[in-house]
Amino acid sequence: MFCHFGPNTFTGLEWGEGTEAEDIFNPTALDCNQWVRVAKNAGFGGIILTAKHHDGFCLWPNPASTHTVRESAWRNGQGDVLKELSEACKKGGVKFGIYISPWDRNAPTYGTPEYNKVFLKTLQSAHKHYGPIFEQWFDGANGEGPNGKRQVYDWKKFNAQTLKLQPNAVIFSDVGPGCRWVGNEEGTCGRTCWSRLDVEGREPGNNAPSQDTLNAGNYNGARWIPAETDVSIRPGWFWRDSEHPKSVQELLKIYYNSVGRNSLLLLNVPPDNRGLIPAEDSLRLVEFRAALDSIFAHDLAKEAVASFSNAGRPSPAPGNVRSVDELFDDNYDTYWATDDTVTTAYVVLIFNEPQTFNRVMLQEYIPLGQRVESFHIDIDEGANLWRTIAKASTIGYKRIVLTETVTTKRVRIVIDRSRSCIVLNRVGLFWDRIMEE
Ligand code: FUL
Repeated sequence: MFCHFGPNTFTGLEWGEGTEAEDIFNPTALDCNQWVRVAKNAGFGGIILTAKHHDGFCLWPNPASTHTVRESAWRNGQGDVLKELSEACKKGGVKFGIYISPWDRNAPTYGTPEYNKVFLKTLQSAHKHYGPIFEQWFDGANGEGPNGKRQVYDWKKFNAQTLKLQPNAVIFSDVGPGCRWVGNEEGTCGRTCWSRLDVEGREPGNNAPSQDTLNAGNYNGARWIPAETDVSIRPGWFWRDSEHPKSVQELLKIYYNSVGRNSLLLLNVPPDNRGLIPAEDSLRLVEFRAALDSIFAHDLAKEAVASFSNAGRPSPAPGNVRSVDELFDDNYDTYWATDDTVTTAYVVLIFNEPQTFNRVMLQEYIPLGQRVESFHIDIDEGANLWRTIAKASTIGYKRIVLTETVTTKRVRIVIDRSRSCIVLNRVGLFWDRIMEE
């Protein structure tokens, strides 16, 4: 869960000017435990807070800045949102991450080499006192500072220092190194999505790979930098009284277009000017969770008897056994692999009774890489009359293919091309009655 929170929550702006008085930030009932409760009820694994957005205001008393909660009247300058949220996350068993915008419309040194030092101190203060941090989110937006100058960022140092203080942090940016922006803010990952990316000579912002490339990755990319899809539950990133959360249908679509296409979903749920997640967003998330639970509660594939075209054989990796049953269990570390030279194969699921479904979920065993380039799904319409109901390209960590609602006793999943022998760990069949297509 992403939380955009700061002066913009009180001014209604998306990009604050940096000239806002510190007293603007004045949540009347801030309760980070409530955010964590909302996140947990919705099934989020972590929360990423905008500790500093482009306006430069810091939600913690950052010693490298004079534009922070410390200078505000909120709790007599004693408040610290980072502290409260990191503690609430620890208590609730939810991971804690931070967004710190390099672009700063307030910092007087912005646009000079000195600012890079200020930014390193800013990162250091956040990373030293509020860890462990599971993800450090770097925004690519780079506009002008208070003196009209743009900054040349020292990304190498930003990343190196982050990893020194928070070695387990995944660093998000347009070019990773941990994970990458998906190229849009609509919640849509590419139908083809490789987790590899070429970033040689690239940087976040203007020198990033094209948005199309970020959306699809690079087939032969040199680095493993999976896509993360960031999108807001509301029209804006920050809370505004006049705006409302998206419908369950829209959220489901976002889920299929991100999680269902080999990407992580980072859904923004902005706290309001009280410092609480509004009831309507919290309710919508519970409805969204309930919808996902009901769709994925019943995996029809678990009732199938399966046969496949290539027997597969145990590889030296532990957990890989011959049985096709490995495709239907919930253990990610057991998988089915074809012989080393076999890059085309099929699996047929055979049922005693006709089954109705419209979602096919596939997973590759990512510790052994992303391999599948194209596949299709057939159903038996009776007496061996096979009809193709879907054609798709990549699978990756997880692919959920949306099909028409069909009823059949036999389903055939055909891997047409793979970069190397096929290593699948999961096949699932589901019937989504909420968002039928
Ligand atoms: C963008 C920013 O400019 C937006 O304000 C927002 O924070 C979004 C997540 O990233 O680059």
